[in-house]
Amino acid sequence: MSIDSRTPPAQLPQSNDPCWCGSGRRYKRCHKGLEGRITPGVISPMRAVPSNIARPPYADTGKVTRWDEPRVKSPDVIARMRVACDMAADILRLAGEFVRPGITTNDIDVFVHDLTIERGAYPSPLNYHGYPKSVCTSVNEVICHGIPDSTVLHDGDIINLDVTCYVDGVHGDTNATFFVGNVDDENRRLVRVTEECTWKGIGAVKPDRPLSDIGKAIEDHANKHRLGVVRAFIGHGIGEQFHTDVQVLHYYDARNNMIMKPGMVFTIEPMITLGTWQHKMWDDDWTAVTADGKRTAQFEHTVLVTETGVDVLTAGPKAVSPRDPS
Ligand code: EYF
Ligand code: CO
Ligand code: CO
Repeated sequence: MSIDSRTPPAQLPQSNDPCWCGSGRRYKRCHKGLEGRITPGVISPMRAVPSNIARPPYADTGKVTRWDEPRVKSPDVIARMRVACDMAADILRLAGEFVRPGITTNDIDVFVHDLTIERGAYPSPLNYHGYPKSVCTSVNEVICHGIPDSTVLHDGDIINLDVTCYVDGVHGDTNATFFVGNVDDENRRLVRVTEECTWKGIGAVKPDRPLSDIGKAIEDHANKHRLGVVRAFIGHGIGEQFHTDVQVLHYYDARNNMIMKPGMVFTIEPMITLGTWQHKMWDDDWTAVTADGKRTAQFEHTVLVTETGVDVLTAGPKAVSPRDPS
């Protein structure tokens, strides 16, 4: 049984009284003015990964050391990435089916952690830069990197689940935003247009073109629908490392001028908002929320540049909703 710290009583406490959520803190230092917003819950201890599962270099220390990795992947690395990406897409779809009102984001972490291990993979987020959980769960105004905790999902929420698998020495990274029960039309539109933005970006992937084409396609579509594009978090190169030096902006910037070449693999993961594009960080220094508290959605795919265009490695038959560019 979990404590639902998101349902305030009809009668709110006085400023200096204990908060209604049971944290033991004064109301004015805890939930005052934040009713209806997502606030940090209780994080359970880090879960173990059995020793038979191959671990990325940061798994034991939480420290990430980068090395030079070819931007253009070998056929062998691409073949292994296809497996990791298929697995991440399958686990994301199953985790999305698990989402319902009344469960906690920690329940989702347990689900993803156990499923990833069952499939023989390591959940890439676990201990990456010290991140304490196996999946990111970002609810409503949380932009990204939400840490699974005691937060209870409510009817009408939206939640992004970000799943990355490390298997056979490579990572596959994908995310999607799901509805919790019945979601109103404004938020359904936000999620729909965000997925469209992602596919607009994917549609701009072409050899011998600059990466900035991707941001332009995404930003144009968001602008058309009067939605904001978060700037602080970007897509990234991926392969034997979770993040490599390729940077994929989700808005137009002429300086994002690296030329796409066949064999390059990177993610496209725009975060689109109902209001401002600006973000702020929680005190945990992990969780990014919209500065105005309005909702935000995100979709992510890992893509391979081909001789003629793009191959979306995380949109195979096991994926949540493979759609054509629209
Ligand atoms: C050091 C993390 C570190 N970072 C990126 C580490 O690409 C990703 N999703 O698509 C992605 C996922 C995770 C991640 C999971 C954990 N981290 C997060 C936030 C801050 C930070 O500072
Ligand atoms: Co991701
Ligand atoms: Co990513």
